Amino acid sequence: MRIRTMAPAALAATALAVSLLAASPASAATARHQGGLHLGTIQYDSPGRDTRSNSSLNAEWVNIHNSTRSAIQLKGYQLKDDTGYTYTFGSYNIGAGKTVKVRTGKGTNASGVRYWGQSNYVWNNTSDKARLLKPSGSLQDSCAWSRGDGGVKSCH
Ligand SMILES: [Ca+2]
Repeated sequence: MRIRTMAPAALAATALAVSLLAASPASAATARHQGGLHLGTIQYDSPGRDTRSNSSLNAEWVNIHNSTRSAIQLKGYQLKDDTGYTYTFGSYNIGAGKTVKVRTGKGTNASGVRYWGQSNYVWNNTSDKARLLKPSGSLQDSCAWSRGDGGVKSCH
């Protein structure tokens, strides 16, 4: 009788413990990524007229900032606009506290800067949304703007 009344409670306690164990690593991972690796400043409207010169294209850019205490390998991470343009990172190790700038036009990749290689603008001047996706395809961060943001958006 006593065992039979306790068994369901023990079972429920075990189920709760299991669900807590399963939930905690996932929520810890989520907490670490929020504000961890994130979109920083976005110069979505290249200064001056949009002439599509390479220098004008490269004056359109997105910063990605690593505010964690560890370096992160960005290989396979994707940067997307709202209409499907996609930049996929090759091997790039972003150090703790460092920023990498993704410029729209063509150029030679170097430390702190990657070139998308486009011959037209990616980021819409009127309104758009940048998304940073993990290699798995899940969302790491997003940031939207509208014309009222004045050409530069500070994402947090
Ligand atoms: Ca633009």
